[in-house]
Amino acid sequence: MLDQVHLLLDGDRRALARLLTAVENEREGVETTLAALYPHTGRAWVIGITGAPGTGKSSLVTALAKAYRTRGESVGILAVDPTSPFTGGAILGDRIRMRDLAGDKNIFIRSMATRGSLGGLSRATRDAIRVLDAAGFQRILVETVGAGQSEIDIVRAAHTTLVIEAPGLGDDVQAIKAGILEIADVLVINKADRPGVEHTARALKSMLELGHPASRVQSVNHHGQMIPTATPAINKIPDFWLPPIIRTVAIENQGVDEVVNAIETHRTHLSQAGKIEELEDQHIQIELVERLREHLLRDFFHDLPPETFAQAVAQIRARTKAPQTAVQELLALRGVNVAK
Ligand SMILES: Nc1nc2c(ncn2[C@@H]2O[C@H](COP(=O)(O)OP(=O)(O)OP(=O)(O)O)[C@@H](O)[C@H]2O)c(=O)[nH]1
Ligand SMILES: [Mg+2]
Repeated sequence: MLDQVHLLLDGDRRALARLLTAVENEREGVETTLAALYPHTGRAWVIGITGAPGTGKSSLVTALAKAYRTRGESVGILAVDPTSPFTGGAILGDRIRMRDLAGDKNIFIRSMATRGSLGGLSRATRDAIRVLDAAGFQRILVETVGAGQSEIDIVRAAHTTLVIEAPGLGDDVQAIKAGILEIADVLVINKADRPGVEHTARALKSMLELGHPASRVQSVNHHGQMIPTATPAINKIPDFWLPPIIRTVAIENQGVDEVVNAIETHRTHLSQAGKIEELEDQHIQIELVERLREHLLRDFFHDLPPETFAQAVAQIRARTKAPQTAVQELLALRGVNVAK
């Protein structure tokens, strides 16, 4: 496997593809390879792209990749689908959409679908990002469908997160429901050629101003009433990042340069005094907790007779045992004492 590491670092595309497959299938030995790769990671800028189905994420990713190539940056693309185990249709669609990108050795595209647990997918995504990073890709674009907690977890591996909206989806602003707005560094209203774009822009802008901590910071107390100050003041708070709202028509490459500029501005913003380190520390903490949880649980169930677990379930259902007691007893079997 260590040969694979050298090949990958030398830019071998087949070694890259093979390693990504090993990551996705959790093949044996892959952990060792990933650990050997780790010192060679940390150079790429990782961009998460999320939003409701059909808002134009893949189209925008394609347009962004082209824009980055024009600027001389190499691009790795991961399309992650947390919703279905076999997304043949979606992946096929993406292939057609991203066809323009084929043949450029400085672009690498990979689709990943759910296999097993959601935790598994976020780990696989994180590892795949690192593989692309070690392979030398300078910008890594990670697309995931905005449907709930899962994609929020996935974008927790990103430095800059784009939330994509589109007008006329039947719901004013889809992102707000999913709580996705909070993770947005850049808001994109794609399909700006469609009717309703002004409405979406207004809705997003007011949600952003209301929900933004800066609006609270900037409120003034006037005879007992909190009066938010005008938007420009929010921009003037030093160190504060107010997500810009950018309109695009991805299929026409309109507004795409503005999105690239916003990503790069965000990158510059984070590059100031310790902010990247802060963000990376957060990501690492989340990752360590996830990995520990996974290992501890796997270890726990490995030695536990299935009947013991089934019996606990039955007792809890029959109200002869409380879940709290059952957990204490199960842990006690493993020598862990949680009794207060
Ligand atoms: N009118 C218009 N159509 C667009 C635009 N961007 C994308 N589309 C179309 O919208 C449809 C969905 O685009 P995708 O890029 O596949 O959207 P997606 O968000 O990746 O979709 P999923 O991955 O399935 O969630 C396609 O038919 C695109 O051609 C745009 O700016 N304007
Ligand atoms: Mg897509």
